[in-house]
Order: sequence, then structure tokens, then C-alpha cells
Amino acid sequence: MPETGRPDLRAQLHSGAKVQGAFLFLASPDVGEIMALAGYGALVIDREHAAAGLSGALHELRAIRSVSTVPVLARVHGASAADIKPLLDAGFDGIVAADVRCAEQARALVEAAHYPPIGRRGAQFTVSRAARYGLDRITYVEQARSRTLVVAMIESREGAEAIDAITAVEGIDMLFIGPLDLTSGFGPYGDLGSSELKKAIAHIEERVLASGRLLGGAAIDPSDLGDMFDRGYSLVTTASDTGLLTQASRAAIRPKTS
Ligand code: 3PY
Ligand code: MG
Repeated sequence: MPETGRPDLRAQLHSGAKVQGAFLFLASPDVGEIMALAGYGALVIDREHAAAGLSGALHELRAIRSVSTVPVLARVHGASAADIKPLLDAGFDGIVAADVRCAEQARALVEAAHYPPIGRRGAQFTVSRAARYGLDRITYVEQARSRTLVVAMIESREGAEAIDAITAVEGIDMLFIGPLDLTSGFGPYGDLGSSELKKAIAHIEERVLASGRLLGGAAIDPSDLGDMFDRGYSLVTTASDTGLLTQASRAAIRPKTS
């Protein structure tokens, strides 16, 4: 936050910006640099599925910051303060919590992500990296209050059914639809084309937009981006480092000519 002139992603989104993002699973500083230089409006370093640990995420964050001012979010599983606090203290711009299923989890997420009086985030700003090891403690606390983006992913039937209660939780900025996991509740499982899934997504979209919260989601196909922005999405992820590498490396193999 105070250490660079990074754009204020939260303010941008709340002012109507449409942002294309990508997930990073590889915890590779080089890949993070490449993805940052590609020009995405936001990057999300995954800590839900990625095998690498916290220091892998931190090294990638440092690398991204060395080449770009792109805002970087961290995705965690659930709303555990133990997971969220070190990521914010390391300097991430916000948290994307996977699979939030009820208002109570959404409240726990806000509590972990924000300092009092909004939440209960611990006061490590006297020495944390995010606050330039304490040198910027005053500015950091002010900026953390206004700039930390708090995103709850909706990716279960329970989450979809509790959408009105979740959107009502003060401090949640965005509800972000994870279509693949959502197929667990609106099957068949893994079928991204089913009409049940499409209906569920349309319902969540409608309730989120009616609530005044921001809407985000992972595009099922990258070509859905424009349509999703038109439907009211503010943040859409269209790619991941692993997905792009798989596609490009497969495409680069010359067809066998035997
Ligand atoms: C899902 O589709 O389940 C996701 O988590 C997308 O990021
Ligand atoms: Mg998911």
C-alpha cells in the first residue's frame, strides 16, 4: 500500500471500473512478473489450491511489485484469521475467500481482514512488511481501512441459498462466483454447461447486483469477458498461469506427420 503508487483497486471497482484479472497458482516469481507485465488489472495469488507455502506467495508478490503496480489479491480457503492476517501483513491488497457459505463466515472474513472498529485484525503494523516494517504505520492503517478489498466467493448451494444474508454483511465488497465448484450444488458435477448451473449463476448475479455489492466471477470461457462486464460484473478472471502454460505448450507441439 504506501510503498508504491499502486492504483486503489477497491476505489476503482466501487467507482464502476471493469477489471480483468488472472489467477496465479505456480508461486513462481518469474511467472508472476510475466503475468504482471502482460497488463492484467488485478492478479490473484492462490493459497487455496496451490502447493507452495506462504513464503512462495510472498516471493511472487515481491517480484510482481518489482515490475508493476498491478494490485495483487490473495485467495484463501474460508475465512481463517490465521491464513488472512499474514497475507495482509505481507502487503497483499485484499483477500478473496473461497467458498463462503453463510453470513457468519462472511463476518469472520471481514473481522480478519479489517482493523478495528470494522474488524479485529491484529496490530502488526508497527513492524509489518505491508507498513514498510513500521516506517509507514500511520499511513498504512488509514490506507488499509479504505483500500483492503474483501471478496467472498460463492461456490456452493449453501452459499447461493444464503446470498441475501451474505451480501448484507457490512464490510464485504464483492461476491465472486466460482462456477466450477458451484457445480457441486448445481450439477452434474463438473458440467459447466448445465442449465441448472446457468440458472443458479443468473440468480446469484441478480441478488448481488440488487444488494449494491460488487459482482465478480471466473469466466467459464475467456470470450465471456465482455458479456460478463455487460451483465454487471466488475472483476472477471479469464485465465490462470497454469492454464495458459498448458494451452500454449500443447499448441506449440507440431502435429505428428507420420
Ligand atoms: C471455481 O470455479 O470453483 C473457482 O474457484 C474459480 O476460480
Ligand atoms: Mg473454486
